[in-house]
Amino acid sequence: MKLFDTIDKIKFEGPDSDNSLAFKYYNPDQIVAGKPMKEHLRFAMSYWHTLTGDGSDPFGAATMERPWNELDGIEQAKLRADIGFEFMEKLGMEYFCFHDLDIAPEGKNLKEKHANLDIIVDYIEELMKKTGIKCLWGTTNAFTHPRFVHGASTSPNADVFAYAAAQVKKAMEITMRLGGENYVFWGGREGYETLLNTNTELELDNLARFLQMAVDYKEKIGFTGQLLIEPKPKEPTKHQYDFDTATVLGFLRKYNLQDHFKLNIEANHATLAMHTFDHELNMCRINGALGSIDANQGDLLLGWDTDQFPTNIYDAVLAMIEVLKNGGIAPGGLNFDSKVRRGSFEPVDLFYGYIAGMDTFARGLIIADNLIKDGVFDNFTKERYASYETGIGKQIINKEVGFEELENYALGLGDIKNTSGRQELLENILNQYIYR
Ligand code: XLS
Ligand code: CA
Ligand code: CA
Repeated sequence: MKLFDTIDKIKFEGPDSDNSLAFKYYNPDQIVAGKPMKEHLRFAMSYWHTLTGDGSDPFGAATMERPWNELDGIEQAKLRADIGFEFMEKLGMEYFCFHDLDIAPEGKNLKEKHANLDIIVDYIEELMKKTGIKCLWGTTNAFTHPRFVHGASTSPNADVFAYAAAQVKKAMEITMRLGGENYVFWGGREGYETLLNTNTELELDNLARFLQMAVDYKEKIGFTGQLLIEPKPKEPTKHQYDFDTATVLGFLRKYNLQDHFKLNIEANHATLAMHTFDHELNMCRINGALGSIDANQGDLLLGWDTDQFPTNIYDAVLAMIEVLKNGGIAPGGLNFDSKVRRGSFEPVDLFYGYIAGMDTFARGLIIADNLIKDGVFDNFTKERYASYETGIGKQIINKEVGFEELENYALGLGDIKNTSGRQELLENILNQYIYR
């Protein structure tokens, strides 16, 4: 069965096209900053939002028209995979990301779950061979089932810790089998609601023990993919342990795990943490920890994770500046952890969502490259810090002075002069590059 019989492969038609099923800016082979756009962007489809999401919310039932939802079990999982690969082929999407639970039914017990996974992984492997589509990352869902009510590796129940370990073991094995380039840890319910019943010290130690076991197992089986932690400040728990980049880096360093993990930064999680997307990317980049990106956007008027398709060009430009300065995002990529709104329930809406996201980041890449090539902000910033290139500034950098020498120096200073930061000028230039 094909779902999208009436939709052809989505082509690049340029900014003047009025075909809503064509790319205006995403031209996969167009060379930008020395390599094809598709190699910069490494777009991926999220299996969950695209194929398993049904549009239900706390106030209402499923709305999505998804023919595979009339089936169940393995048959449903196979049809989902068929349609997912048809969808990716039509979009020219080269990667996908998945949770174990997205691709195969849960089953009655762990044994059955593993058996279901084996059947579907065989099936997906064939589709990958046929289409050339690759796996960007795999992960496990250790938050939906009621057994994870109090968390997975941070649950007070050691049996749950063990069960989660078994799940990650299997999910890492299948990610490796599918040639996945990364494996993601998002702390689904790794957090807490109240200190009245929580031993945070033990929970954090256990989280670290769990991650160390994952590192050990990765080495044991020879999985060469990159391990990633995805920060999020809240939701589903009130205090998620992986709050933001700074928190995760501190945690990794405390437990001596920093050499084994990079971060997967999601735009909507950044704004939930009251940071901008580019702030989180920048904090990763300057710490050598930028691993991959979950491309989406939140709604600034809503306090939860809305996972909308990214259409904000301003944010995309600032994000792509960080990616370019990072020397690229590979082996990570841009995974659209994005879902169509509940009211956008027709299958074609999935195309509109992805086209919008892909065009936004393609345009963002081009503008970011122009800004970097012209040295717009870099030249200004370099000049702004010029006082550290000579004299006392250089001595500070070279660690040649301490408080006493600086006091002597400061005593000899007259009125200190500062220069304008010119924020409004720079914002206007940024707009000019976006409008062009
Ligand atoms: C949820 C997260 C999740 C991770 C993968 O908010 O974004 O989807 O990306 O488990
Ligand atoms: Ca995510
Ligand atoms: Ca999210």
